[in-house]
Amino acid sequence: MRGESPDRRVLAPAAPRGDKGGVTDATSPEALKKRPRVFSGVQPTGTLTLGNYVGALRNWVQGQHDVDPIFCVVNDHAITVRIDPEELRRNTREVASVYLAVGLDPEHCILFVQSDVPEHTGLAWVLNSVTYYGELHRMTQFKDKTAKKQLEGVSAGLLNYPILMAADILLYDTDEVPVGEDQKQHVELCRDVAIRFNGLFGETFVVPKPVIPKIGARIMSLDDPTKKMAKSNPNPGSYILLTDPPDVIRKKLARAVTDSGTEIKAAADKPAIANLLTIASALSGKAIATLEDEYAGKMYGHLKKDLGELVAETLRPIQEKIATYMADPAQLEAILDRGAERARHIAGPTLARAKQRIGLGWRQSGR
Ligand code: AQP
Repeated sequence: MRGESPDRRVLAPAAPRGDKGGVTDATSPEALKKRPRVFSGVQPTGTLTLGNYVGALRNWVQGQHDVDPIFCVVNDHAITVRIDPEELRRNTREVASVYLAVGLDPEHCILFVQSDVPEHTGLAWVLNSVTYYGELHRMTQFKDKTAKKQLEGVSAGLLNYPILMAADILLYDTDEVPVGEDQKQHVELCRDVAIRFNGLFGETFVVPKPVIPKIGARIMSLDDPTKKMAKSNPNPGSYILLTDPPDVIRKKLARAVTDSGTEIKAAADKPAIANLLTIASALSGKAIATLEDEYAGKMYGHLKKDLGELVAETLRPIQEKIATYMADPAQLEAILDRGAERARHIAGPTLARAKQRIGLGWRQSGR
């Protein structure tokens, strides 16, 4: 592959989507009214992985000018597991830098940090009263994160995580929630809670729907293709971080587990190769079937080597921008402060409406 011009390689990064319609038109109040309101977020529990990028961020960026977008760094969620406060502060700034570095446009999207908008925790308490313990206890993510743990050591926050997530979404009259497959169940619970609240207390919330990407909704661990790639995995070889240097990326992919046989196919009995092909397809824009044809007769090592180059090349410009934003905290704070102000403008009336409906707004004046 070395020495070939980029467009002739089997794996080259997909061309960025062109600007659709121009920013001015796309963000005019008339245009925004017709567009679905989109809300999503990432918790700053660590540096983001390629799974977060392929399953979530990349799709947010691609669709941002077709929707009315709100993206949040959900740091209130991050304290549901034990995390060093200094690390949390740093991760919060880093996730916000990643949002900007991957191409979310702060002039168009509302970008903010969750803890700057206290309406999130305010509404979560209200929704606690219409969410059942059994529902929370059944959540796959809760079961996964508490597996093999003494329940005495598991925070109530981890159990209540989906309620806070429901509050995040419902505060903004959200129509669509773009997430990876792992978060679909939480969005479905959010829908149930909204429908229940509306039924009990009168129309209050828009009922949102999850939007799951066709390709890359569940990127798997490099050391175990039965587990999703996650930033909290204790084995660094299991994930690629968005800040991993190119040589680390190449090494991690070279060491990724493979399946028996030699054929490069996304088959049910080849989950590891299917995972590598999925990443390749998402980043190159080529269909998996096309990649299978192009790799016919080649070895697993060819795919891993090409994929190492593709991932490193895709992440290089993103990494440069992350470093630039991290080096300019004043600029980052200004963007996020403005985002929080815009977010509160929407969230405040929604929380007031919910409190009024449930009886917490008690004044006869209706204030
Ligand atoms: N492996 C994945 N494949 C596809 N999408 C993924 N997402 C996460 N992992 C994958 C999507 O990224 C968004 C943000 O997720 P999050 O960090 O807020 O929470 P998470 O789903 O719990 O992600 P992690 O990496 O697994 O974090 P930890 O390890 O801290 O729990 C979501 O849209 C998610 O679907």
